[in-house]
Amino acid sequence: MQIEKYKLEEHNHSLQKEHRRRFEFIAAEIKDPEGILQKLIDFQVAIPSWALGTGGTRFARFAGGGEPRSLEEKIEDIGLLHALNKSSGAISLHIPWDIPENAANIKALAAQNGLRFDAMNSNTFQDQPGQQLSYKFGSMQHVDKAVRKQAVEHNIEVIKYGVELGSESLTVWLSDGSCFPGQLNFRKAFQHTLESLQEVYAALPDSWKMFVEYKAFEPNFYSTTVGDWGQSLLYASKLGDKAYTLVDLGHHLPNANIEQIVALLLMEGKLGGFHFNDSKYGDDDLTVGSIKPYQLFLIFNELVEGMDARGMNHNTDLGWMIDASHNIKDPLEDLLQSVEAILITYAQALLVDRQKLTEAQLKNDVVTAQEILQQAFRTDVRALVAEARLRAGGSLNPIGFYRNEKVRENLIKQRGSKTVATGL
Ligand code: LRH
Ligand code: MN
Repeated sequence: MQIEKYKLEEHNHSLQKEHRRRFEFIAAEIKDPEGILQKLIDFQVAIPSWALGTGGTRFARFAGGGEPRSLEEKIEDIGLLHALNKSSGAISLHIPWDIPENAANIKALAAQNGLRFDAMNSNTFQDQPGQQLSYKFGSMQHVDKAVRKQAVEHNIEVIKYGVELGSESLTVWLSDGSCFPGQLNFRKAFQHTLESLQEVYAALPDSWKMFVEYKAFEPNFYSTTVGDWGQSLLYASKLGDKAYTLVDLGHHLPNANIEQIVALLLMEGKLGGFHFNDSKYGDDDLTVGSIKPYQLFLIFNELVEGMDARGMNHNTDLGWMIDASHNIKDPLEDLLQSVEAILITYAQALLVDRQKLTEAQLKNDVVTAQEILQQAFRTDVRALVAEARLRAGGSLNPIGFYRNEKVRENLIKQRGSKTVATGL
């Protein structure tokens, strides 16, 4: 569904007066509002192709209607998100859920919607129809070399699709592990996995990166062969300069200090990117910033500090991706909320007075250090983020526009109420 420009202008015009007042207030409150606005306009988050339909659990899945029936319709839906917030300018594909039958056409359609292709995702955690060997007992860790070979070949095939689309990175998440003590020789599982990843690494084009995504548990519930940041860092370090770790916020054990993990991976130059979501218990894949917004702020605080310490480009040097599942919300509204939460938190992290914070740390002035962080976190930057959207040609209130224009109702009319999108 295309957004008509005049409708967007009418919508923004109706909200302009109140927005101006709010924006002028915050712009007067902060240092370098123009610099921060440019960083917000440049910051692009990749939308997962597997999260445009209704997600479910093993118990149930309640379809919402109007879901995309093809990769083309998925690109249109992400194009709609990007038209509204101008911060969703990339799509992350999952193979084989979203195989580009005609890569040139898909690439052209994405470009028409202002989208580029971010990291490609392989899938050796499911058995596909007609697949020779099963991944029931793992893929790259498997005791049978033929199964490992099958997994390697799949990843190389995914790289080929990515090259055709202009992607420059591959995310490998392995569900491999064990459910019971004694089931697995951990050392051999690690070595098999490393050897397999090395074969995939060898097939990477020069300009590409490989992201090794770790996860503490699920679907295996005793051990996971890429189970935490330390194991992922071990693989990435042994693989080479093009290999990095990928931090999915939901993949940690309870109370893990993710911001410290991020700071150290960044320090080592081995942080590749993120799968943003939120969670209260396990890998809940909930809306970004909906459960632990202060943790997300502390993570972005370490990102800004660490990236500036290494002179990195905030927008291009790390992979910014969402990885969420929408069990009860409209997928597009949920994604709009997640992108908004990321931009708000990034803006707050840019407000931190780094010099004053360093001075407080050098004096062990804990109270002042905490006050400096919370001053930024407690600053309402929503008008700043809205102004960035407005200047980029987007909507002052994306969800308001989405609902006023009855986008979901129109998608249901167009596609039907029973359509099911590929993905989780
Ligand atoms: C695993 C994961 C991984 C994806 C999948 C859809 O939990 O986070 O990133 O491949 O979700
Ligand atoms: Mn993930």
